[in-house]
Amino acid sequence: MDSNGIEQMAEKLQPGKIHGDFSARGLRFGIAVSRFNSFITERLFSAALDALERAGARNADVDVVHVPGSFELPLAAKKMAGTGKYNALIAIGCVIRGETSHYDYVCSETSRGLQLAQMDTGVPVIFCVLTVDTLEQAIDRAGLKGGNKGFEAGLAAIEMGRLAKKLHGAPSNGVGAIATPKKKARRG
Ligand code: INI
Repeated sequence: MDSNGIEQMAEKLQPGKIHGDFSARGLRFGIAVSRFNSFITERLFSAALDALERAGARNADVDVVHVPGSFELPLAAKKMAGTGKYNALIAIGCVIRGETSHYDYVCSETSRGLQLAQMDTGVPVIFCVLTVDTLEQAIDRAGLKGGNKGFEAGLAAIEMGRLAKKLHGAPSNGVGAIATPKKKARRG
């Protein structure tokens, strides 16, 4: 079969679509917010709450913890995921480049740590950490020219929370943890 034949076959194949929808009803969310650059992070947080509320989340469905800086977000996210209470988490921070290499360490460890937290636990962790060169760039992304990344993070949390629930079943004791099939006991 030539490559045209393969393309024609691919057009006929209709894969089953598994997707997250945008209703927050029945989902629980945890949000970790960095106090560093709180002028920005509190705006991102408000917008994330706005997205969740518009999608039907209620007070009892959302918890928030505050941490000193973005560098502390991964541990907070991993601890929250480990409680088994949440379908999705949002990590909110803002790192602004300074004169030293500190910025690079905070950015790389924060993003690496948050990715590890979601991969280790199976609970989606939405990356809402602005990494910018100037305060102006941060302001633009926290409600001005660039929209509000907090609102986008809220939508992403809903979609991923739903998708994870569909792919792994409803959370029980080990919420969100990727289910491993039980081994059958051997006889004899
Ligand atoms: N934390 C931030 O969230 N944003 C920053 O811009 C920042 N800068 O520039 O230093 C920052 N530093 C603090 C860091 O996240 C830790 O809280 C601190 O190092 C203690 O572990």
